[in-house]
Amino acid sequence: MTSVIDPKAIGKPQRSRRHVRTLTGYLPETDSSGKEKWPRGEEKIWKECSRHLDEDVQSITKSVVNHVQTSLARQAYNIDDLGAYQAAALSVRDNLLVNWNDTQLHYTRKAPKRAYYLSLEFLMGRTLDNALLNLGLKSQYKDGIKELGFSLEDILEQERDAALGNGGLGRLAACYLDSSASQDLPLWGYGLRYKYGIFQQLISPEGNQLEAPDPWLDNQNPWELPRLDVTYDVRFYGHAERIGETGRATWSGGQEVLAVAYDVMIPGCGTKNTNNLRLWESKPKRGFDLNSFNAGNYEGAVESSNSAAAITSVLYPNDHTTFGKELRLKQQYFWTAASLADILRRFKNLGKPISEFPDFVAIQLNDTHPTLAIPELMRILVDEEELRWDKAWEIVTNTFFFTNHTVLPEALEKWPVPLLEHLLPRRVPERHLQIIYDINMQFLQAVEKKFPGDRDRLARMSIIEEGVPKQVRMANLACIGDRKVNGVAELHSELVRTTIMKDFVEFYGVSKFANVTNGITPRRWLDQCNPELSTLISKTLGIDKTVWLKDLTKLEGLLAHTEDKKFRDEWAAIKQRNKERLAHHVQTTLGLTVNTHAMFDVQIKRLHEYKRQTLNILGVIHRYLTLKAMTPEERKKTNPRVVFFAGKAAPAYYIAKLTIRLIVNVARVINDDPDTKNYLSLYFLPDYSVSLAEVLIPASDISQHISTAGTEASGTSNMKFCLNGGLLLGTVDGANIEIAEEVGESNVFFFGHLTPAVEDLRYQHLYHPVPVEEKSPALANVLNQVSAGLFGDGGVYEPLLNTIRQSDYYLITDDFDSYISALNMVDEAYLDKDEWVKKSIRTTAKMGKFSSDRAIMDYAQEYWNIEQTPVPSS
Ligand code: 26W
Repeated sequence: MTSVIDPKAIGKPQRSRRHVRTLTGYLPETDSSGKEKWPRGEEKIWKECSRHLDEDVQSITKSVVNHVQTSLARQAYNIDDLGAYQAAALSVRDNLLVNWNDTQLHYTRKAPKRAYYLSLEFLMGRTLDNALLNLGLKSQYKDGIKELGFSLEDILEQERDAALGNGGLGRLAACYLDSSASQDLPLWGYGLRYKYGIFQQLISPEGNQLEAPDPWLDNQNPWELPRLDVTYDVRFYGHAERIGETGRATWSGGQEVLAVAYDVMIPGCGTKNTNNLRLWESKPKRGFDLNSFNAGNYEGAVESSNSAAAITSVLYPNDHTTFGKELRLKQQYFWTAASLADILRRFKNLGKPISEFPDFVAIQLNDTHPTLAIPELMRILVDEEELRWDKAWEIVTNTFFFTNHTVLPEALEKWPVPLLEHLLPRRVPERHLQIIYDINMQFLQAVEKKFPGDRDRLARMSIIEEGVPKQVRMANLACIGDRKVNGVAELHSELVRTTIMKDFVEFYGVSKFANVTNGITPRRWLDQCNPELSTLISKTLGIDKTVWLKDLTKLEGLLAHTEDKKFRDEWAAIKQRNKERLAHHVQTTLGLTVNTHAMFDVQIKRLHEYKRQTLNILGVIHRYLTLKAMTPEERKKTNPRVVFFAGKAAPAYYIAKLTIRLIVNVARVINDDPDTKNYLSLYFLPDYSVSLAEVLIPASDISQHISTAGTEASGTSNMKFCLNGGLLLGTVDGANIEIAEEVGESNVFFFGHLTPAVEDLRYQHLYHPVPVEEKSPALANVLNQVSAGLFGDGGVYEPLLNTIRQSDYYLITDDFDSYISALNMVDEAYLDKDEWVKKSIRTTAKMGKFSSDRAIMDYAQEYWNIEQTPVPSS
């Protein structure tokens, strides 16, 4: 038999719609009474055969073995921990799929208003443990896996983190997905499926950070569903031609790239609702160029396909700095265009008029990264839906919401106009840019009307920053095109209103600018990472964990038990075992022995000058010098301390990398000093990740959140430590303030200057500098010892030390003495073990506010106007 291929069909996505029943929003046909109509009356066989998954241990074992033999094509005698992990993951995935399908069908049927969370980063970490806990199947799988001769703990360790994010912003997105499913909210995430996540961090023998790629997809990813039939064309470059006087334009030519959907299932806790995270992969639209290939130009033949695949190849490892790279802008446009097309298609399936779009769709922009969605939706509405500009603008400004995550000026995105001109369609007119200019013109006219003749104000508020080259200010565009703008903690939202958005507040009124304090999911950040504490809490409160995990204010019930000695002993014993678990991890990964009888003091976060890891390491050196100056008898009276650091520096951030080098070399010297090593030791744990955080956080007695006041928008690891009964040492900044409000100031250790003082101090540094020797002799001594080479070649660290000796933008010299006093207060408090445990219990008990469930419900009710849509259990 010869097959005939229609040449026109080559390269075109093939799909048959007749049997597409739920996944992409098509419903089975119904008759007049609403009953499903099955195409050939196959209903009986479909329903009979549809999977019901038994949840007993025997069925689970069977399902895992089945996956070993079929999906993995392996034999029982040929299975290692990795194989066992993969088979278990596939078996759990079967359960997730049933719920996910039911959820998507239910949402389609009910057609509620939906919310979409657009984030360039989703820092998910591992999935298996989380899925087992949310499905309530952990103990059954533990037993089932054991019967097969494996340990669940060991196989969980086989999973690679999905590390599609840099830090706080990406992890927040992951916590919000978990909460959206747990709270039955119809929400989808949209992001990019980077082939390589955040780089792996290696530390060289000299103490330098080295970067290696993170090939997280190499072992197959059981948690994603490739949806090769869900694709969109995304066009770059090319021409746009205006049609007549309507303002419409057509777009042609340029590079066409295919966006392919991969769906990641997001299970809720104690509910059937399983939400979706849709990640886009870029692919060449037409394989390779056959003409070049036939002409013998093999490189030329694959060039355009390589450049298409490059778009989603790697996550940019920068946070808090903008860099204006073309590939990053391409990523942003590719992702927003594909996501909007998909959202629009789902909306259109409802059969509603386009004017009702904002009644069915709310889109949250996670920072400015997806802001191109605003001109893109305008383009679709005006050019394709043929709406009038004003009508389109009304829809846009009722659809989008914008969260700002930082007020640091270097982190506010700006794109050079020539780059946008180059990337998006050119010629008459440059379509997206033209749209941006039109938005800007109308906006500035309104500003001029309200504040006549105020040219400076117009210049500040304009979307376009004058200069060479001109730049597009994405935060201005996001603010103008959105219904609401929010910050992520009370202080930060206030700073947004009074600094970067001040002019906009004066123009729009303050009600457009609000606050949603960040939250964290207690499922991962307590139940999963600290199972013993979770069990003790359930036992003490006398309620099932799914109840308090979904209403975290219930933790307050622990307060009634602080005077119960037996409870306190159990609490302290769990902390001790968590410290031993961390010590075991350090022993097995680095071969180092950690003193588990010391206080564990932890600072883990991205390396950045504003986060002041430098202050911490200088404090450690001060402590070391103090201990060295003591007699052995005096030392014995001190409180032994082990300090942990972990975190990555952006590859091009020289000063942050130098800080890592200093930490590693200080560790080398002090951990080896026989005089002091029993009282002070220091570890830099390489390659910080979500999974490493899950081991570190439950083991901490005290954690450090010591940013210069006014610089850390919120912080979320502060919440994680406190939820696990670790106490907080910090500045009056970000969410630290609200944590202190909840747990009481007597249970936190605050130090340092307050936000209003920061500007004045910086001014003084520049115009009335005082030498470090005068300001803080203790700090001067520390700096001199480093320069003198106590930790190896002192010259290496001069650039870092000079940032402090010279302009000291982050106020290390101003806060050092008060920092040291705070550390001493921590020591003193720790000596009274019983009181310390009480503080620890009180801290956990008062963390209810910081559940991401509270935060997501706040967004749902105050911003998106979406409703809980629980899937009935069948
Ligand atoms: C364009 C480069 C770039 C990339 C990422 C600039 C800025 C960012 C993020 C906004 C940085 C970030 O992760 N911010 C953190 O967001 C967390 C979640 O709201 C907060 O808890 C942290 O305080 C904030 O630093």
